[in-house]
Amino acid sequence: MHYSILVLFLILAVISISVFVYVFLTSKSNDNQSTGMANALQKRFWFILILLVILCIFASVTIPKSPYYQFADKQPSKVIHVAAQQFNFIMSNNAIDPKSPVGDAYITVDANELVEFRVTSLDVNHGFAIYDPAFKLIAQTQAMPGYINRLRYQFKEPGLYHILCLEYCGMAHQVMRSYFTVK
Ligand SMILES: [Cu+2]
Repeated sequence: MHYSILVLFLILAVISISVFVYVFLTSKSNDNQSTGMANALQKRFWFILILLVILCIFASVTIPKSPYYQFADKQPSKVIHVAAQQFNFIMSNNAIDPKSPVGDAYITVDANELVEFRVTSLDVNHGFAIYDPAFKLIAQTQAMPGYINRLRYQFKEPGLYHILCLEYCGMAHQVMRSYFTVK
């Protein structure tokens, strides 16, 4: 997986460099006044065309791998409601009433079950980022007032998972964190 991304990156880098070298070389050889404007337009046309082709290749390879469609056709077996507010995360197995938000003290999910986090905010925008026990970022979404963002994930390894706010939300942003257990 990492290897294929590296290869793809190298191929795209070579293509990009080739385009720049091509444009550089062709523009150098052209100090002839008579063909000036038409030549520039033609060069621009090719430059944009090549850029579009590169963009299309890049988008068609990367977009299907984006996590937004993950588990879209499956039914989650567990729903966890999350209400972010300055400066903590309220998490509950039941829907959270925004007027008197109360969460569960401990959130536990089973390994390999499909979990859906329904994430919203009670004040400003926050980030909802899940880190594995080794503090590696594995999934994230935004917590936005007035919206419920659904984040689905299947945790493979048991352990203590951490939640950190990934969006600067005020003076105590850096202490805004929580956790849950995968067993
Ligand atoms: Cu924050």
